Amino acid sequence: MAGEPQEDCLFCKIVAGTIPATIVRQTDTTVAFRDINPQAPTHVLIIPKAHYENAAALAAADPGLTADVIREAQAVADEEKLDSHRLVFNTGSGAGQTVWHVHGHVLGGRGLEWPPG
Ligand code: DGP
Repeated sequence: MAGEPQEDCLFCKIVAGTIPATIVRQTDTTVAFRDINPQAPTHVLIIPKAHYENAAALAAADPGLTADVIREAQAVADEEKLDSHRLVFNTGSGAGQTVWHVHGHVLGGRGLEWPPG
């Protein structure tokens, strides 16, 4: 069912604590943790605890939870004292999505080019 934990989902396992992660923030509805393969001095992933495949599925099912995720991304940027940052939701394998539990990448701490590769 939409939002329910998925047995084979890596990020559901991080939410459950069965896979370790460097958690930087946690709320009732979200977890923020450092990316295992950082692409910038700050590279933190923000996820809803509930399982949705991508940003569109999350927004369609739960606008309030979508807002929680975006609010937490800004909270991470503030805690990391980033004067600017990029918030990215890769959506679909063609865009580089490899984990099918929606996650926002907060990237900062270096100059970021546009357009991204
Ligand atoms: P994406 O390519 O947009 O689906 O991003 C998935 C990100 O997840 C990628 O940047 C690497 C990160 N990642 C994959 N496995 C793990 C893990 O076990 N722990 C952590 N902390 N990050 C992971």
